[in-house]
Amino acid sequence: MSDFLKHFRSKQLGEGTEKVMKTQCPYCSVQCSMDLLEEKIVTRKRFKAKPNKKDPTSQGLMCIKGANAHQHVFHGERITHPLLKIDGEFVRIPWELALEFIAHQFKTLQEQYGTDTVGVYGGGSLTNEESYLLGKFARVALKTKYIDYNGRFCMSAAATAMNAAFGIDRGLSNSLSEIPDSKCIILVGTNIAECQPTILPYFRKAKKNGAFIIVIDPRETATSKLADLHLQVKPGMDAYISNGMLKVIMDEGYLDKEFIQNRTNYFEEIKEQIDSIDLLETAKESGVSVEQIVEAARQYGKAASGFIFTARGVEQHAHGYENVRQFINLVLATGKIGKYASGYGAITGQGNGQGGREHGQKADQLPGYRSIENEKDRSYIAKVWGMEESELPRKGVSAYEMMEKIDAGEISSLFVMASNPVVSNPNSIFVERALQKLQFLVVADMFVSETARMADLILPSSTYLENEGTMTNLEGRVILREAKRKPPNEVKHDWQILCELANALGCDTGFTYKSAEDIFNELRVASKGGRADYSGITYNRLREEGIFWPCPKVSHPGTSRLFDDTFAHEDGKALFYPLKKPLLMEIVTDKYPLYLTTGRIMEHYLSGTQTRRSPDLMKRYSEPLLEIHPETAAKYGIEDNTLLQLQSERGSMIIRSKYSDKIRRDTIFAPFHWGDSQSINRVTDPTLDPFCKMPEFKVCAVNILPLLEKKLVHQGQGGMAYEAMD
Ligand SMILES: Nc1nc2c(c(=O)[nH]1)N[C@H]1C(S)=C(S)[C@@H](COP(=O)(O)OP(=O)(O)OC[C@H]3O[C@@H](n4cnc5c(=O)[nH]c(N)nc54)[C@H](O)[C@@H]3O)O[C@H]1N2
Ligand SMILES: Nc1nc2c(c(=O)[nH]1)N[C@H]1C(S)=C(S)[C@@H](COP(=O)(O)OP(=O)(O)OC[C@H]3O[C@@H](n4cnc5c(=O)[nH]c(N)nc54)[C@H](O)[C@@H]3O)O[C@H]1N2
Ligand code: SF4
Ligand SMILES: [Mo]
Repeated sequence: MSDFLKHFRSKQLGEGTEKVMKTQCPYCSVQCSMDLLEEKIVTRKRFKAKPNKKDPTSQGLMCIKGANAHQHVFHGERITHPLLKIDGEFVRIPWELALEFIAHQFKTLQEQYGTDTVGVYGGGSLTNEESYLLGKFARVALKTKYIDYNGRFCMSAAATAMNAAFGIDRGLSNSLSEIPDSKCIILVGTNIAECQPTILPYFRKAKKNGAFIIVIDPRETATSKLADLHLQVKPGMDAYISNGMLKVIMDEGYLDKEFIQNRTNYFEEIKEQIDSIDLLETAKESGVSVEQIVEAARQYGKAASGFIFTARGVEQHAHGYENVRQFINLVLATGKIGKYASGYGAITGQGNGQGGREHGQKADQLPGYRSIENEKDRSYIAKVWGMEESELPRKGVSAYEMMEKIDAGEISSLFVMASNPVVSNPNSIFVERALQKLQFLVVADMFVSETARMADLILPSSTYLENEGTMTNLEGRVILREAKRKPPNEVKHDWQILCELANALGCDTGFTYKSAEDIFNELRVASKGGRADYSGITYNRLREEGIFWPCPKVSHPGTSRLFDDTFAHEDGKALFYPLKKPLLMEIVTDKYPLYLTTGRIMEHYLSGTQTRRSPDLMKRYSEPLLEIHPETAAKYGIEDNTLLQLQSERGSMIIRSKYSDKIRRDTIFAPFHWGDSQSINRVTDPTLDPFCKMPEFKVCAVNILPLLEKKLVHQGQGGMAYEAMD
């Protein structure tokens, strides 16, 4: 073909109209950056994502979720107009009407029942600017104390533990780049290979450099393949392992006495407890052998450097806070923190799981990790917000406790932004019933999620490709995500929605921002002097590169490693914690003879609203699968690849069996990315940790039954729903 013809043909096909959008994945805490290429072929658009080789965190990698993230952006089910439920049907309405209606409803209900009867429920996908603004919106525009967010189910145990032990909560004490030089790495309840896959190479490199890797998980996973030692713990029993290890570390002389003396408090107080630990008991209760506990302790104890990383496997328990403290005891006893290639990390989950927990979405928190119950903090923020300290509400309650208050009629209306609580809360049958009691429910989302479906009004919000803002990744590195696409139709950004609603509620000042950067500049002031100090970070600096907080001055380079000289408590010391024996909230019985644990698979993200709308991800994994050991399955007459009913004290759900000899025989595992009858949270236990209010997501007692006959009930989003027949 001649050049002329080629040119003519490609013009005819619309080729050559390629657009490159520099963006970053909306899903997990790595926040991999990428180029999204848009090609136009005749009238069709084709997209291809290419990872950014210069990304300092992902180092040029991206997983299948990132590669397909754009599919939900262009999905036909995107909400593009405000929707009001009239006679049970959603009807498009203009924004003016939506805002007026919401303001009227909230005000009327507040007048009738009290100011604090409105609740606000946020999420860790919101940008820093929006997390900050949501906190301000609740306290200033709605004047309510009831605000909390989905991070309560995610990072709360680790956050509370890090604050108590170190005086500050930043997911990782060191940057990922130090991992390859570490000599012993312990991964407790973290499945990095499926949940933050692009950081796996840091661990592979460490192994290549001679590191000894220990994984503690009831299942063999893609992550445990990397392990030199895999401790297949009984769900919920991790603290027995850490305590057994501490005993061996002390008895065999691996304590770092100088570090303990100079940099910690309360070791003397727990010494007797350590002495009295019975290794046989720790082995029996945790389900691993004494030899394995001793080996783990020796490897970590003698290593010149080491990391302990925890994640939801050990944190999402009704004793999650204490679990984390026990592992931090090990870090402190061996002095493996505050130096190169040694530290502690709680692997953050959501895209902005880190920043989202710093700037005021939490019930007891003000921006910059300030406390809503501390008088100095209150006065500082009241000044930034132009109000009297006495006008600022006090602390509210945690996410699940808000559901209980809704059930009890103490909260009568709710505003949900960036969460799908009906799928992600424990004991979700109760939660759904509670939400039905609300007099007014507003949900801001991109789709009609299982929660949005219950709303009186849904507000359409923009996606990661359309919305500018900063996100703070799992390392504590603040990064700027620029907008690359105009939101479709009448879609607005979350921050715009909050500003317009605040105006409709009568706030003339305080919500007049013209851009995300405007909000960021106020956040900088609000966080100044707080533990998460962003005051030295500017959009201009972020356009060059990401910056680790704390960053107190524009001339400050940011802080990639914490605790080199001091911890964040007033006396500069870190704290040991008394040894605890974990207790299970539910013990197996004849009626409920198996332990259920829940978590994630590579292909889907959280409540699945976005990834179930990605055809390529659905092709790979379309429905929830229950991992069950073939011997266990045989006992209950469950064949491979068949539907079964899973029951607990709270309810039941339907799931397909998947034989796996990689899981303990007393335990089964299910992912939580599906809704309705396929939602595992219909059965999970809502017992809350008294310290951080994390629910017991990771252990409950269940029964399984084969579905003798199955009947198709309805065709729900992303899969079938079946009903058990007697
Ligand atoms: N593909 C994918 N990636 C994600 C997400 C997603 O939904 N999908 N979500 C993101 C978010 S928000 C989060 S919080 C993170 C979560 O990341 P992770 O915490 O790594 O994920 P989980 O699968 O919940 O749990 C990790 C492991 O804990 C194990 N486990 C279960 N019970 C116990 C126990 O009692 N003790 C121990 N030691 N281990 C146990 C499970 O077998 C599982 O392998 O992932 C983030 N990345
Ligand atoms: N059984 C069990 N349950 C669990 C867990 C578990 O391990 N086991 N893990 C828990 C954890 S760690 C987490 S983090 C929670 C998460 O649980 P959810 O909060 O329910 O998580 P998402 O699915 O991210 O919900 C986000 C909703 O907001 C929408 N959305 C996404 N981005 C935006 C945005 O920028 N703006 C707006 N307005 N909407 C947006 C999505 O479409 C989706 O409907 O689940 C918890 N639940
Ligand atoms: S899901 Fe996480 S690891 Fe995968 S591309 Fe997105 S940010 Fe990266
Ligand atoms: Mo999470």
